Amino acid sequence: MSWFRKAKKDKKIQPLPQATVDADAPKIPPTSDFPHPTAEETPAGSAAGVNDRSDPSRPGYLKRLKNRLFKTRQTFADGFDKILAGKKNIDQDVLEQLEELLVTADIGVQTAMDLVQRIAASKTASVDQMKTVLKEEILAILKTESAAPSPLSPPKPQVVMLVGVNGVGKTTTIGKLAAAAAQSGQKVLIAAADTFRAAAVEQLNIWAARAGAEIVTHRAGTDPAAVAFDSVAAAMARDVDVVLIDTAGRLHTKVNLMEELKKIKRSVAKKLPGAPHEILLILDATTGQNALSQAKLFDDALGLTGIVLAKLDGTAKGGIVVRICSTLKIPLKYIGIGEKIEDLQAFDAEHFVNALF
Ligand SMILES: Nc1nc2c(ncn2[C@@H]2O[C@H](COP(=O)(O)OP(=O)(O)OP(=O)(O)O)[C@@H](O)[C@H]2O)c(=O)[nH]1
Ligand SMILES: [Mg+2]
Repeated sequence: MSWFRKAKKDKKIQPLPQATVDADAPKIPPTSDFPHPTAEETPAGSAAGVNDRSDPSRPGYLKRLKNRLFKTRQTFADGFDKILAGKKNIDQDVLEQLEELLVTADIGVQTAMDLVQRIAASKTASVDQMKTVLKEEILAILKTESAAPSPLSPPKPQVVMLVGVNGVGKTTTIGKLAAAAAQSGQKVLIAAADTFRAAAVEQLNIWAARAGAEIVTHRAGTDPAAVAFDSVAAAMARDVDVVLIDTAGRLHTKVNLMEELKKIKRSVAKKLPGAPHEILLILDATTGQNALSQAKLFDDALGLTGIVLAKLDGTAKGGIVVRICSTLKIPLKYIGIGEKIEDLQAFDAEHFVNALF
């Protein structure tokens, strides 16, 4: 998806406003915590290096991904050391332990079995060859569900709705996406359609200010569909490029939430036929199997166009990416690799495989 990757890199992140934060408000990393990019991470000519990092073609992308996948890389490194200690050739024992390692990394039992079978069939003899074949096979799985190409002339405004259960990272992802889009020269408007908690709006206000995005908020308790409708109307009137709709995330087992999200979707379409153009489901990489069942429920209710996998930095089981791509027919579009505004990357299968081991 290239709607935020237009080249214009002259904007800087807005300073944090003097907002009064509700005592209940979720903790947001302060701007001063933003790490200063190293020369290698920041491409020449980049002002702040924020948007650049989300784009897989930029220098520094892989290095950053490798750093943030530290826990998963450790799983593989330790696993390989254990399996291959004192071994020169690939035997049955190695294959069995490899399968166990892949399952430990959350790649999924069936996929782990398939991968090991393919390695056995490839008659791989050396350890190095085994790793190469494994990478090729994983890449083949990841590439089967690559993101659909962006339309040549994207609709304006492009309306993107973000959904997901409690605490998965929806609001944080909105902040990151808004920053990336604003950095690439697009006019962004955020719709605060999580009206259940006053703190949610406050949290979003801070992210919007940081990202340099406009925001439409209503009083707590207002109908979220009305906020979404008004936001799209405002975006149309103000020549906005991208509208990002934040939504509430109460438990997916409550029918109400799905009904409410469907209503938001309908109200947006009423104002702008064809919208929302994207419905992104945010999943928490640390939740394993649960994430997959959430995806099925949300997809059945809303028809998802993509997945954002947040908190990949917080898990040693980053193989969940392979599981998502092999089981779901929904493209994985972005990965969250930290809590800060620049910690979002457009998912790239090749870089991901190279970052694994
Ligand atoms: N380590 C890490 N933490 C993340 C990432 N994305 C979000 N978080 C953290 O996850 C917590 C929840 O994030 P939110 O963005 O508030 O989640 P939400 O889905 O909007 O939550 P609700 O609105 O309560 O449903 C916060 O502490 C974030 O800083 C990520 O990629 N990595
Ligand atoms: Mg939220």
